[in-house]
Amino acid sequence: MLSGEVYYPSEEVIKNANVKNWDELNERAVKDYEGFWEEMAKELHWFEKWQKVLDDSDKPFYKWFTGAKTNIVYNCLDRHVKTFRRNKLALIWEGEDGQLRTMSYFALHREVCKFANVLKSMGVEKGDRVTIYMGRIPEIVIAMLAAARIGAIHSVVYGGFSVESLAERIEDSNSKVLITADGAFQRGKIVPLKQIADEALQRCGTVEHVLVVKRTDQEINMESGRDLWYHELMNLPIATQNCALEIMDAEDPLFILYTSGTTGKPKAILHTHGGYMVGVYTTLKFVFDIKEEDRYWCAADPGWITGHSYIVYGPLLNGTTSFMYEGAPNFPYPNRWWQMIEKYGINILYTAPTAIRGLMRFGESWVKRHDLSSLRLLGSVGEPINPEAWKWYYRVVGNEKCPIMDTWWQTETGMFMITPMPCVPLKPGSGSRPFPGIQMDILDEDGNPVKPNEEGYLVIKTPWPAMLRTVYKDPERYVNQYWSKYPGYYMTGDSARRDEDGYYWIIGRVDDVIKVSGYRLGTAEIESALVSHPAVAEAAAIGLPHEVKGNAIYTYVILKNGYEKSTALIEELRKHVAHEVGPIAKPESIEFVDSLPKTRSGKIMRRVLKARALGEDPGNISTMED
Ligand code: 6R9
Repeated sequence: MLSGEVYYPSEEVIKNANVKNWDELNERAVKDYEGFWEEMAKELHWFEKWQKVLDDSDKPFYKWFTGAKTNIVYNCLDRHVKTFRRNKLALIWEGEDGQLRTMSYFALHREVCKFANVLKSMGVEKGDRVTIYMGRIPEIVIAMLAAARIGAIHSVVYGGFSVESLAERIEDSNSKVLITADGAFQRGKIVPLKQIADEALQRCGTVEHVLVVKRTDQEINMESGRDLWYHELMNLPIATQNCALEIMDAEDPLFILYTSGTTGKPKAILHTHGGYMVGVYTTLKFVFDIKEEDRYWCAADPGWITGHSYIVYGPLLNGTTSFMYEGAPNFPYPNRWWQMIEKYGINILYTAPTAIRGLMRFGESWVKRHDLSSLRLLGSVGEPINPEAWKWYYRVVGNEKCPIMDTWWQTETGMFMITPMPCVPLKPGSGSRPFPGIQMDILDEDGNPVKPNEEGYLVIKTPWPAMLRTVYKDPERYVNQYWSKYPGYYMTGDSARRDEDGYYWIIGRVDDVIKVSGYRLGTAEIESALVSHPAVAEAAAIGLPHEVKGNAIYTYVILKNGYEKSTALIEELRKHVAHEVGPIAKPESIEFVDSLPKTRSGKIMRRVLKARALGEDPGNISTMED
């Protein structure tokens, strides 16, 4: 018997699940970890087999499936068009304006090949970086797969980021090509993507060509010689639907994705073709229990890791039908999501606690006016889900028959790490246990495992196939950031507890990362945006609990001499952050202060600011300067 509040799966759920007995699978994976992953890898296509499943001769630079040849795109598309799946829908897309587009595996394969040829004609070659900056439209999927098909490395920048964030990421990745759109529809308004891109390109000089998808159709600037329309390129004779696929080494890079960490600039997390493919394929199949006839909807954005792994690669590797929606959940009314679930007969819904809490506020009558009986599985990701939201999701959306897969993982892990499966008993607020075979632990400051229910640092003790390989161009940072606090163990940056049943309960980040509405931001990015304003001398950002967003950004600003404190200036600074980093980073509040708590070495003590804001004891402040 498990302790606490437990939701047991019905016999029906267990009977139909891809994995019926978690303990058996776990035992198998623990006993022969490499054999387990090898067996999974064999379900996919390889042009040449591996010599070794796991090569740990150069820790922590682990390698998986060494010597093997593949290309993840072959397994996402080419493999399926040779079977009955050629006519199966790969993608169903609804625009915020109600526009509907569908694409079979055959059609997606064709569009990807055509665009891959376009990229080639721009001189894009294996190993080159291509930046993609778009809203949630099918072309973002096409662009990612086209780049990967020819061996280029995609770097997707979330469409909610703004000028400085985009410029910094283009520059750091040294991209020659930027793929964007004229705009994106969001809550009835247009996000002027091309205009933001134009401004970003004035700050960085690497891009030779900008390929622009027409979506919102407003007037935009097209710089002759540099900017080209996607639809025109796709109509050129060079855009044929035959495009040889680049045969990749399992360890060749597939993409980089920038994410925030402790201090300094965002870092580019690097993932590869082979191990990443095996990891996301397997985890999606087992956890979201993918069946041939499913219609699966991951409501995240392709610009974040959740979108990379579980909108683009995971579903396509499994040959499933994915649904994608462009806009806001409550546009034009708070029933939009439920309406689409009914309309398209969605079976699996995977979203973030912040979205659930946001929709919960409108009341259950918006949900209840729709028939959601097609749903059989729900999912949650991005931050801890509070039991109240979990129960609402379970009762109102899932009608008490859909298990909730609360999946804990990171940009760096590439795939689910702590997660239930449909056959696993659930405790609201816990992601249950690590994925079969994966060993994790919770340690105190000195590296000793803590007792049950005590808080400590969450670490991963076994390498896993979809693990990041390095921080792009900065292997030292990879080692320092993730592998040096407890040598041999991967440091997640999260704190957690484990109960007497071995269930993990994530508490939150212990570093300078703030999860706002599930989006990952760094205090440093927000602070440097503030300091780039002429009025600001110094700034500090912290995250404080927020009912819907999980965390909200609070900032403290020291003004330069000659600037007056005013509410107008506060508004101006908030807008400035939104313009530089993106609307998601807009501070909830800005407080003008005369000084900031600092260590004697000059580091801002955010923990002290946080304690003060929450009215808590700041703890040890012996390192604070006078
Ligand atoms: C996938 C993703 C990673 C951080 C992670 C943790 C938080 C993600 C969670 C969760 C509790 C879950 N996090 N999933 N916390 N329960 N199910 O979100 O990646 O953007 O890199 O963020 O998100 O704090 O360390 P990423």
